[in-house]
Amino acid sequence: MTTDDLARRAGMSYVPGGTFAMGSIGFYPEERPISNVTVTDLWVDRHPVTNGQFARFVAETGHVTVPERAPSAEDFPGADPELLVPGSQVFTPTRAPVPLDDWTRWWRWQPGADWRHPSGPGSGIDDRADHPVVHVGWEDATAYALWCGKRLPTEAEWEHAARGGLDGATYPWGDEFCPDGRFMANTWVGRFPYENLHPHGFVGTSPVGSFPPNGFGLHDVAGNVWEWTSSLWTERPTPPPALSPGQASPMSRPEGRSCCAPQTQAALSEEDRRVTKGGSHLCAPSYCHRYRPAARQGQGVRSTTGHVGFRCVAPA
Ligand SMILES: [Cu+2]
Repeated sequence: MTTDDLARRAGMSYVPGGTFAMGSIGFYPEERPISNVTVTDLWVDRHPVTNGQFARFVAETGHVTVPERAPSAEDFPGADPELLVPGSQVFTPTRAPVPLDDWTRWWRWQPGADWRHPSGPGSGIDDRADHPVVHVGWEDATAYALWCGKRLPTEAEWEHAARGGLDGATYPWGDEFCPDGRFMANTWVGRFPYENLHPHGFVGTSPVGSFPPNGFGLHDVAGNVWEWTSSLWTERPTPPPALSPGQASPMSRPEGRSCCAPQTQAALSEEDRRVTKGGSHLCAPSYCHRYRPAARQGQGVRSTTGHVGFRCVAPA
């Protein structure tokens, strides 16, 4: 193993590959059916990439994230030009119950919101160096991974790692949400989106590693922030083609493009969606019971919010 390899694997856990039961039939249709999927051995970041880590990447590369760039009028024909400014989606709790089928009640487009200003102008990350970076698009996550010699996990790799060896369990730690009364993840406790009881002590994101790791030593695989994967969104999980050991995911390396150019993925369009996994601090059983390894959502590659981040993997 070279010095580079050792440096790269600092902060990562070795996750032995194997065949596991991917998916779930107990919750949402997009998680069905359960199928046996095989993944290779892998190194996996022990926690989501933090603001502190992302800051080093930006300082070294000058990377400009998706929310820091104005959306192009070409991509949003007919849009009010005043809305075509840099910004991102920010969550605001409501004061009272609202219909849960209308997410615009609690998400707002906030000009000036980005990873350094998670709630918009005037907010900052000085006291959040160890929180997961948020307001990053899929291109930003991919660029970061390339920069540090890693890649994003596929959906199957992510789910296998998050299960921590507990095949078929509902949560990364077992089947009981609060074993012995202990909160195991940063999720929304209370009636969403107006009553945030935060019995675990956190409103919004939490410092990585605030909750116990799973069986593979991985923290925050449930709750805190959703995490980007390299997998294209499909309504149902399709087992990815088996990768030979050491082979990078086909999606992780946009050919001939530097990791730091503002447009790392010229071929991407606004409509493209990738799978995100793990649920977030905004997931509540009454609304979104997705702080589980099998849970999945399709996120627009440039649809950034304050509850989506990522972690990286490297071949074993
Ligand atoms: Cu959710």
